[in-house]
Amino acid sequence: MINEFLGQPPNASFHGYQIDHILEFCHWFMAALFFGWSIFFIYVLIRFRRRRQPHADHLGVRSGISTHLEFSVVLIEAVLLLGFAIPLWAKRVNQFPPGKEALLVHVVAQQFSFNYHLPGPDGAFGRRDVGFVSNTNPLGLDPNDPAGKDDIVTSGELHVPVNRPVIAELSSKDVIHDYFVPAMRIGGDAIPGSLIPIWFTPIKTGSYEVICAQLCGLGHYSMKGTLVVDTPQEYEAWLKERAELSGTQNAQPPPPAQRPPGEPLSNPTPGTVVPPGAPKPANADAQGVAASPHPAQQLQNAPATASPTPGG
Ligand SMILES: [Cu+2]
Repeated sequence: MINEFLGQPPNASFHGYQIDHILEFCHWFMAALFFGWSIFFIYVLIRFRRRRQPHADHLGVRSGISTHLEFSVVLIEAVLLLGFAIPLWAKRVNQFPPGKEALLVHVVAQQFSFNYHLPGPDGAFGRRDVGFVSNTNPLGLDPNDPAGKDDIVTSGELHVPVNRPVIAELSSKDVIHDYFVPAMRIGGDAIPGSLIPIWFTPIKTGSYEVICAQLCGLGHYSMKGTLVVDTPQEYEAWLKERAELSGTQNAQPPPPAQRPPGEPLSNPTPGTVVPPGAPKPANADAQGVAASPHPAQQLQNAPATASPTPGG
């Protein structure tokens, strides 16, 4: 009930109800504490007002009620933390589903989108190297690695089958992002140089929002994506479609970066970046997109004034 009031989307994952229970209980408990302490505060203001209590009492409280009350609060908090929150989190980070049963996806974040790398029919991920990163190869897949020939690279939207555990290995190309799927009640930081796995089991088909939950730059507000939970048949159809696309394009170029308003381009090339609101050129297809500089490279050219100042 409180979760809906706070704007939490309906849960769509197997473990999510446990998170909801903890959130629900914590909020009710904090509400009870807030009202309890507020009533006590008002009582003390009236009971010990100066007119009634002209001289200070240096002995203070003589009954043990306050000690018992405070001890109960500490006890409830300890049970919440040690009995529910830590075991639930331990299960999330220690008990990963076995490799064959789960679907493994590499999530590579960049300013300002999420890329997905799937192993393709052979089940093996191709080697990735930063040296191969280009406009047409956003993840730097090694073209000489046979395991990478059938790999699927996609951006913005990921499809997963329902009722099958999904392990997402998070990493980043530039700054720290956070891959957060509110409806799945899961999220994790995507940090350059780290591989951070998270896992969840979707139990309801549908389309869910993916957001970046770390302030990662001027375009952070627009760093959103979609997680589509399919029936197994729909998922197979999507895989086939992506595989065909990967076969014709080799690697999918990233979508054109949505330039945040007010951010200047230090080295603009005419015709490569469409300004917001401008009419789309007739040939704004995959080739036109591939010709534009990579979003991450564009951002490196941004002036130093674009970086946030601490304490500002
Ligand atoms: Cu981000």
